[in-house]
Amino acid sequence: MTRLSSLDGLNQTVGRPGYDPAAHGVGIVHLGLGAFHRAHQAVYTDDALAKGGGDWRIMGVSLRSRIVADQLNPQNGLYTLVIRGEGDPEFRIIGSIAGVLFAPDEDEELRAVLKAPETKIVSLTITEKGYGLDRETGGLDRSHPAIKADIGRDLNEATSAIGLIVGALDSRRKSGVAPFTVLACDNLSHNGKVTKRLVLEFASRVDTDLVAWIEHNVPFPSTMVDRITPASTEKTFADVKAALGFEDKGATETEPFTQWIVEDDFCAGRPDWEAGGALFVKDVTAYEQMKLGMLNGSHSMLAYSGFLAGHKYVRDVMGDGALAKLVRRHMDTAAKTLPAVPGIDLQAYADELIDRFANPTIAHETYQIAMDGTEKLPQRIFEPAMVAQVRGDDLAPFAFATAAWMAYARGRKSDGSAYALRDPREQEIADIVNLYGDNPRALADGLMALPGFVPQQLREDAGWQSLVIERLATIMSEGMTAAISAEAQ
Ligand code: CS2
Repeated sequence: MTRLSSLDGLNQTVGRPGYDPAAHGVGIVHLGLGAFHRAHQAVYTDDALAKGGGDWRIMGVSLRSRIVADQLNPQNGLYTLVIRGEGDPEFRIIGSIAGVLFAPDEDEELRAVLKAPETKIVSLTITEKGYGLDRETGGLDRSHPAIKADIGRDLNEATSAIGLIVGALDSRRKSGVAPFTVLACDNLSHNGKVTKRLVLEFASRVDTDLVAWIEHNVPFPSTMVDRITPASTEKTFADVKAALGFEDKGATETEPFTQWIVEDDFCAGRPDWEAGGALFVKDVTAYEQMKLGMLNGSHSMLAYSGFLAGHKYVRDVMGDGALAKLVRRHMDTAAKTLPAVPGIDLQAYADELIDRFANPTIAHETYQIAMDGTEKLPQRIFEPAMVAQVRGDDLAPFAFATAAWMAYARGRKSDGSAYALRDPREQEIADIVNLYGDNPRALADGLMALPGFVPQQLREDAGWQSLVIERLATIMSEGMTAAISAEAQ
């Protein structure tokens, strides 16, 4: 079957860009062109191009794998977004991506586009582990493999996301080209501020004038991003083929809900992202904490407990009465740790999250969410837990989520079958598990002592420790299903 590569000859039922993609130049370079970007920022940009036009197409960059470049380049950047809600799915072709550079092979092109005056925004979805954040100091993790490699080499050979940004800003400054806005779109607290600190720290090893120039000229707005985007499956590709009449190797699927809240601080303009429903605010903190604590926190809790209880998909978790009760409990407890969130009723937000998680047409694997736990738990579980701790509120839901992660970190299901942890710290974790595997107290102590993972304020709280250890002991002796029932009592 012919591959999708233009808008000609598509079935009439398929949505298509409301503009001519080829008539618009590139204004955004996006680092980390995964499924999430294709279901989220690229769609807002597609809406903005349709409404307001402008040279705002996106040059995508894959830092480590050439899969996405191979999916999208032969298709001239076009791909189908499958939106699965109630009733029939919606199929929509997105035209905002101009192409994809695979960084290791297209280094020169990448540096050129980052330096180009036409590039006004560099955005990122590189996942939490892509930043090189040392959570103990809040600064740069010099042992992070990509950062460590960059520190030892010339700036114009940097390959980490932070190093590439600093290299591009340095050459723009030297050649008198105005800077771009750096737009972090990952699920990290204060993602803009964190990125700024890492960029400045990286730049400080290059040149103090560069640091001052970045500080004064480069905005790093923080953002809250939200859209559930499961990995594409055979079904995604088959459904798209049937709907389009073409084969689409870049097909991406998602839910109807989408939200993007952005601090309105751009140095060289931006697309009219309001056209896709983005909300621009002065301070994104409250929205970001709400989403990280209520959505991502309960997601992580249900991923570890659900996976070990034999639930493949989030929707299956929501069909398990006891675990669904714990999901709601987690959201309600996280809600209590939040400041007032402008314009949002947190109970209604939780109700909506429950419906989204239960969406029967979305196949979102618990195993997908479970990856990279050491990078996710700090902002999803520990930060809200510390707020609850200071307020003297219930810590049990956070302790249960932590114990579920610890049980998951053992890498074995109750039937003894093994699975890959898929965590950047899996070797350190495996060493601890091998040492203390069967003893819940020793295992919890060992995992809790992973440097830069559980904050000291929690680690030193004997009450927190025993809440976690009790739960881990129950999971290890009775199994996850029984532990969930006990917890939900
Ligand atoms: C999930 C998120 O995989 C995960 O860790 O919690 O990807 C989640 O689906 C998105 O943040 C929703 O916006």
